[in-house]
Amino acid sequence: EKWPRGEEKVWKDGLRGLDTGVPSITKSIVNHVQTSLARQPHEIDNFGAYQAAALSVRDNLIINWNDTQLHYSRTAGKRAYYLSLEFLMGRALDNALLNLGLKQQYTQGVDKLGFNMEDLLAQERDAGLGNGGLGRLAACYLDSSASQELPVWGYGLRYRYGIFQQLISPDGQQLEAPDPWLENSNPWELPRIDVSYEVRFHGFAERLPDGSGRAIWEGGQEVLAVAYDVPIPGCNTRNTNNLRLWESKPKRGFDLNSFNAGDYERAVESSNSAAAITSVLYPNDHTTFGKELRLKQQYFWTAASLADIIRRFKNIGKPITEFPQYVSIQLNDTHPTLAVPELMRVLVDEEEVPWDAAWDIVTETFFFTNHTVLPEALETWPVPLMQHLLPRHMQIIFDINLSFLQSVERKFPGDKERLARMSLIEEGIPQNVRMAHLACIGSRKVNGVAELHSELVQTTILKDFVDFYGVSKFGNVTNGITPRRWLDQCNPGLSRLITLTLDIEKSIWLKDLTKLEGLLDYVEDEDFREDWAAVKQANKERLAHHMQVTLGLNVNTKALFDVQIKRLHEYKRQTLNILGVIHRYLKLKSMTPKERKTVTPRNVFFAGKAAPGYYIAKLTIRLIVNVARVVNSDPDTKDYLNVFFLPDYSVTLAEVLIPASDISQHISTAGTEASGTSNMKFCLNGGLLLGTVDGANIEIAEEVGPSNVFFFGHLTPAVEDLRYQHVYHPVPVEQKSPALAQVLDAVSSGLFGDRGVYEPLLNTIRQGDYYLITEDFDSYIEALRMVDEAYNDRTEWIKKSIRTTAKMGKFSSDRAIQDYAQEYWNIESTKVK
Ligand code: GPQ
Repeated sequence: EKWPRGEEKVWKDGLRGLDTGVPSITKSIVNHVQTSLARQPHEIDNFGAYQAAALSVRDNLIINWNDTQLHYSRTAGKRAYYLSLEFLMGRALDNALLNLGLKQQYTQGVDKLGFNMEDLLAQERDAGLGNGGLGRLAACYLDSSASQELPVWGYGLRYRYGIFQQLISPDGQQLEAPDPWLENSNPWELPRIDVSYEVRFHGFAERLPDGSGRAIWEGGQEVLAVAYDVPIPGCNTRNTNNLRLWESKPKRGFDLNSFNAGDYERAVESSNSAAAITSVLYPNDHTTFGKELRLKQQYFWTAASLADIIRRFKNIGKPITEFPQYVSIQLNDTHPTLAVPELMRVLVDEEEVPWDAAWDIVTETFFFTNHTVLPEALETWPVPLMQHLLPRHMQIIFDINLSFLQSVERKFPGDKERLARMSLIEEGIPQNVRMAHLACIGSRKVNGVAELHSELVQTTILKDFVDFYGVSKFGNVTNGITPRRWLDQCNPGLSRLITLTLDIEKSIWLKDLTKLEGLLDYVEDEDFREDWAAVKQANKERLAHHMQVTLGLNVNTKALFDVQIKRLHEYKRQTLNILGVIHRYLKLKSMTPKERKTVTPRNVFFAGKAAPGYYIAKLTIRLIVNVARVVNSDPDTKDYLNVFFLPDYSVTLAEVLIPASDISQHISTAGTEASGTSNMKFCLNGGLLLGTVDGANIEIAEEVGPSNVFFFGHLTPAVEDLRYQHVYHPVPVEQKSPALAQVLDAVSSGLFGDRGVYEPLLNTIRQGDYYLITEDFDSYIEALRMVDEAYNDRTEWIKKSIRTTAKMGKFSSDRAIQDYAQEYWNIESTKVK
């Protein structure tokens, strides 16, 4: 037989299970090839080797996971649960290896077997169970909870299809393809056929006539929720937490009555509809759009999660009134708000707790995080739909609303308008349930995700609730990011340089990110600065190589790398960026060849997905791709300006792009980006920030100092008036900004092809200009000029880069999770020995 690659003796000893001379890692990998994969070593390709390595690493995780769960059960302390419809996890293998401290050993092990670790890591598919920032935040919080040995579990859905794959047609149109991420099996999940719950939909709810407020809910359709557990390893600890994802299944294989009557289609119909619940992630963010299947997802998930949490609580043997002393539940946005009436239903109808006592338990248990103040994102559900799908919950919501409005009436007698504004029910045809109001009154604390955003929550969308409850119910927890994935994993060169320079163990600064301040001592050290610059250069080359291999593109690595990567949305203003690019192009065209030679070459990178039905966002992608086509092939400009739209943005692509950036753009209209988290990732990796005075940009500037960021644009308090002016006293673009008018004309003239196609996009600016591109354009161009100027002073730029990384300690998700754990959940770290 022919052995594939690697050392023959290592393979053979591994296969024979010999201990002699075979380190346990290679032995365990070979063992998985033979037993778990049931394959011959000579058949093993990179994917097989990845699977075997993953299963071997998983063995470590499972042992730690088991000990952790046993430890948490034995200590029986308080636990917290993070309910999120999205967990944007990305890849798991590299993360697990680094957190377990086994990267080096496994790299050597797979090397002995004739494989290369980088190639194996590249075999893994992203777990794309989220849309963007909200889902990635949840993933960072899981990493931080485990790393800080906090008893926190995540609960979500096991979507069979994650976020769609984005393809870009040659003419720049976004096409969507399904993401069947589970089709080649997933070594990072453990099916728990022993953990399942029945979840009911439809049926009839009948109040008991005894005046207790209780009801019986029967009939309808029941589906099964089956648990899949994903182990979450902490960094440099044995603590391994759990992410429990639910899959929907029919309660029985099919409907027996129809089956017996020979109606096979009818028989499988209900099983199909049960499986449909967890079939796909909705690819929209920042929108609510009232689809029944989405509401089914929300209830299915909250009901199963609560049943599981209650069962675990009951194992401790405490009375139900002590529930909030043992359980805190964080609601990630309004998506899990049905947990509020569901816990009421379980307490009142099943546990026979009196209504008021039940409400006290509920409002002690839940905490609610809001992630946007954009009106189109505030979830509402039609009352008739909810009544049909969840008749008992609709009753409960009406009952909660009645007693809530009575208490508002007592505090503000006769204020009918206030009652209408605050009601859980928005009047209209049909009526709608306001989920943010329900989440707010059902929770102990409500928080926003950055200082400015939390302020806006309190002064705009939930102002009446601040008046009613007082400010103490409202707080802020500024978002954070995990430095494990977003520095150590994605930027090993920088991580090594930092560890060497600070002269402490890596896990120490990774778990206390404020230690990075120690880098400030080296800002004036020229050798250090050159090392720092060399890491950035290598990361640019890594990105260029990636683009060469995957897209066949040549990227000039001597240029400034300017990056904007995030979901496509009008409020994020990718349009402002591409119009700025066009402005630069026109200026280059107007220069003499000699003048151009003085210009610093620039690469502008875009990536991001548009919601499939978001027409204007898709037009923006099309414009970017066509500007890229023209600019990159123009002999006058191609040495000075290149534009790239990288298709199919993902966590994994972000890990290549972020470390390579010199400057990144976070340019939302002031007051619209709740926080942003990629801004933190870029800065942590020594990229500077170009942005508006919005979200967490503001706190980043506070940390790194105003001279190390590039700010532009109007401030939040001006936005409302400016919008009003655009609607009621419009001024032509030529008067507001001649430079912008020239750019818009260039697009209209067909300079980038597709004459006429972009008019709907341009008209969003010419008329109404809700996101104030005309108002901010000139100061944006000026800010870009200042970036150019600063970049030309290489030494000073490197100093800014070092200072930026050094001051990012605040933005570790460890700090954010500590805030939640101490201020909200009241849980404590407990180490697994
Ligand atoms: N965010 Cl409401 C999303 O990614 N999707 C959403 O549907 C909503 C918010 C983001 C928000 O836009 C960012 O500013 C935040 O940094 C992020 O949530 C995490 O809080």
